[in-house]
Amino acid sequence: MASTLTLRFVGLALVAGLLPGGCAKDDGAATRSCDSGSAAGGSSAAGGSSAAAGCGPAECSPVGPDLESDATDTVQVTLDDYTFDPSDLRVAAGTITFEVENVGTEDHELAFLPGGGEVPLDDEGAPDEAALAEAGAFELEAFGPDQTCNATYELEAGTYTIFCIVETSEGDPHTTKGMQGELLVS
Ligand SMILES: [Cu+2]
Repeated sequence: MASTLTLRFVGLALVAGLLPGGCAKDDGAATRSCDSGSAAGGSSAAGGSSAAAGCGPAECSPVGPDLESDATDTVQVTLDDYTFDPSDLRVAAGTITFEVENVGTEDHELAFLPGGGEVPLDDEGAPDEAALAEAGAFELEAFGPDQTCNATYELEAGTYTIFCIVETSEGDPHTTKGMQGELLVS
């Protein structure tokens, strides 16, 4: 997981270098469509709000290999300010496509914490990225209102916490505002 994180940050640094002054949402989004991307377990810990301030809504930009054609099931999830609907998901283990729609007014993400439980926060109430990485957290990165974004994962049986750690303008991770739920894979 550490290497994944490192790679991700190197990638972001490269983009920043290529596009001085560019927005975070330009990170590869242009080369991916909203309905074909996916993110396998290799995606690093939930990065929180990927839209830099002043950049406007983030665009759908799934990462990882495209597994959607192999999907054994499709699950629809609606993101709102600050809820998941449904917040209690159950699927059989396999290759699962999540069709995720953001009907809220802010950017939201769908992140997964294997093993379930509370999202680890640091002493200041911010997401504990190291702990998330260590737990193998992965995510469909934040995207803006009125967008639908798909991601496909190979999920093993177990309990996962679903959460969003995009921050409000006050700096509160959405998970602390109620944007948290449970995915049971059997
Ligand atoms: Cu959110």
